Amino acid sequence: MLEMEICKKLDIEKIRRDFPILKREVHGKQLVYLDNAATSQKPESVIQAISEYYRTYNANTHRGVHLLSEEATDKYEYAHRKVAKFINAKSYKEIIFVRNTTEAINLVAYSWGRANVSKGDTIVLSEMEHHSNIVPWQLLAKEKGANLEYIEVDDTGCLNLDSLDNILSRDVKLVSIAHMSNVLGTINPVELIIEKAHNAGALVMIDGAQSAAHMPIDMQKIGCDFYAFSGHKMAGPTGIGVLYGRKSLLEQMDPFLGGGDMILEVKLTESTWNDLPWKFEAGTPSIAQGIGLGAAIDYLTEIGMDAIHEYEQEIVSYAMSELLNIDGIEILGPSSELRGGLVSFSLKDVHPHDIASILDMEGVAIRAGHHCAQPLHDKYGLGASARASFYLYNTKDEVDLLINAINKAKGIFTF
Ligand code: C6P
Repeated sequence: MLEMEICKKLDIEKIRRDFPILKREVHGKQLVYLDNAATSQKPESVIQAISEYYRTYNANTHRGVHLLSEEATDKYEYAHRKVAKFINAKSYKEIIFVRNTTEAINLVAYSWGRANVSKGDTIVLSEMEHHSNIVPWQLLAKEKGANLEYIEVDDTGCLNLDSLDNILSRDVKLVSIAHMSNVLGTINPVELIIEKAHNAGALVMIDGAQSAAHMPIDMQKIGCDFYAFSGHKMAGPTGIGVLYGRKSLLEQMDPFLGGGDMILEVKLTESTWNDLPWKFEAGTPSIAQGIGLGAAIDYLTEIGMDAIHEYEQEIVSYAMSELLNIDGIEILGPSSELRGGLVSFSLKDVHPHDIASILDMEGVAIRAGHHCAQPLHDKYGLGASARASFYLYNTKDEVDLLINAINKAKGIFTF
C-alpha cells in the first residue's frame, strides 16, 4: 500500500523517461545505475538548458554591455536565487557558486580558517568524514598548529554524541560534519550537533554532498554557519557546487581567490572587494554549469524533495532486507530509518572489486573501494566495501537485478 502511495507521488516510469542515459545498454544488458552517490544522471531538461545556453546566448557574465551577455548574466544570477530558495537561505548573497563540495570546504578552511584558527585551537570532525572534509582541515591545522578531534562512530554506524560533549569542553573553533555519510548512509542529527556546538561558542560547517540531492534542506531551520554541496550529485552538471554561508560571516571573510569579477576597484597597491556572493567567485564562472544547476533544481522541486526522500528510504529498506537474505553479507551502517538511499556491504570471501566487476558485466553499476573515506574503513578493518546508491529513478526491479548479480558473483568466487 505504502509503495503504491509513494509510486503515485513519484511517477517513476515518467521520471525514468526524463533521463535519456537510462535507456542505455552496458555489456549487452540494460543499464542498472546504482552509483548515484558518486554522481547522478541528468534529465533532458538539464541537458537542454546547457545546450540552449551554448546554442543561443553563450557570452561571458558581468562583462559585456550586449544582449547575449545580459541574458547569460541574468540566467546565471537567477540560478543563485533558485538555490537560495531551494535550501531556504535568507538571500542569494549567501549562495556562492564553486566547483564542488570539495572546493566549498577548502574555501572555508582557507578564508575563514586562516583568519580565525590559531595555535592550540581545536577543529572537530567525525570518523565517518569523506576525505574532502578531512584533508583541508589537516592542512589548516598543520599551518596554524591547531588540533583535530574526531567524534567517534559507534558500533551501529551512528555518531557517539557523548564523545562530542567531551570534545566541546576544549577550545573548539569549528565543527565540520557530514549531513549524510557516503559509506554508512547515516543521516546525522545535525540540528542537535549545531545546538551543542553553538552553545560551546563554535561555528558549524555541514558537508551536504550526500544530503542536498536527496532530502529537503532548510538553512534557517538547520541553523548552520556553512553548508556545502555538489551540483553533479543532484541531477545537475559537473563543475558546479554551492557554498552556503551566513551573510555576516561571508562579509567578514577575505576572498578565497583573487582576480576578475571579485573586485570593486583595483589600484596598483591594493584592491577592494565586490558585493556578495561575487566576492568569492573570481574569474569567469562556470556559466553553463550554473544555469544547468538551476534547471536541476527546477526539476527536483517540481517532483518534491519530501517525496524523493520518502521513495529512496523505501528503496533502501527493500535493498537492505534483500541483501540480508544473502549468506555472508555484512551491511555497514544503521537500520534503514536512520539512513538515506545508499547501502555499503561486504561479502565473505569475495573482494568488493570482484563484486563490482561481475555486476558490471550484468549491467549493474555500483562502486567498490574506500569511497574516499579511508579512516572509516580502517576503523572497520576493511580495505574496501561495495556500495549501491539510489536515486529517484531507481526501482525495486533494479534492486532485484542487483541481488541476482551478487548471487552470481558469489557463485563464481565461493566454492
Ligand atoms: N563522494 C562518492 O562516491 P565532490 O567530489 O567535491 O563533488 O564531493 C566530495 C564529497 C564530499 N563529501 C561527501 C560526503 C561525499 O560523498 C563526497 C563525494 C563521492 O562517495 C565521490 S568520492
